[in-house]
Amino acid sequence: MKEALRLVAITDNLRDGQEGLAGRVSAAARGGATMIQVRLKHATGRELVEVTRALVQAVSVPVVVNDRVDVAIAAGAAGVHLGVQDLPVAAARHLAPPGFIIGASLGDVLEQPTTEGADYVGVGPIFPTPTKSDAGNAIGVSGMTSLLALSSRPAVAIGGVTAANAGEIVRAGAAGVAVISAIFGADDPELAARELRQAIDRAFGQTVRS
Ligand code: TZP
Ligand code: MG
Repeated sequence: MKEALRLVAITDNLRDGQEGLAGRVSAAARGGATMIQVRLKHATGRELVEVTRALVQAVSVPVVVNDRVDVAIAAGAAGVHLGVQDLPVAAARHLAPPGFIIGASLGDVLEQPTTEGADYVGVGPIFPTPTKSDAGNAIGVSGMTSLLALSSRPAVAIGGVTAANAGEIVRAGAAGVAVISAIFGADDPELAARELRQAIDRAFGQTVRS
């Protein structure tokens, strides 16, 4: 599962419909995204199930759903990413089939207990980002390092991550990065994913961590 955390491409929006999004997501996967997260804050449950099913068909990498374990299970997704206001990890695990991936957000030390039982943690925002208005203050790579010390779970770093800073994040101990705008805000999402993946893989080549 850890390998799948290297480059998580998180969906942006449905501005050009399900087909448009599926095209962008497929491009990201071709470029080297190792996991897709379906995050569409304004979509209905019905739309989310439809989009998720379409993306599961479109790519061979694991697809996880943000916030909604019900949608993830119903649509045959590989997992869910839970925030502190979503179902607790143990409750989601209770509903989920064997092997289901559960990620949990870890924004500060107080949230550490809520990540108990998760397969991975999502840490951030690392850098300031305009993409999520309520993301909270950027913790920086040093803040990330402190949070990683609290958790034995593999960590995916999020928030303002680009090909220029992904290497530094991996060298500091993250299992990977999760991005929205650095891939889906690019003119060529495949190329953008490829550049990120190259930076990440290069950094793993340099790191002595397992
Ligand atoms: N959670 C913390 S920051 C963030 C989320 C969903 C947004 C990340 O978007 P970007 O464009 O990669 O900075
Ligand atoms: Mg959430």
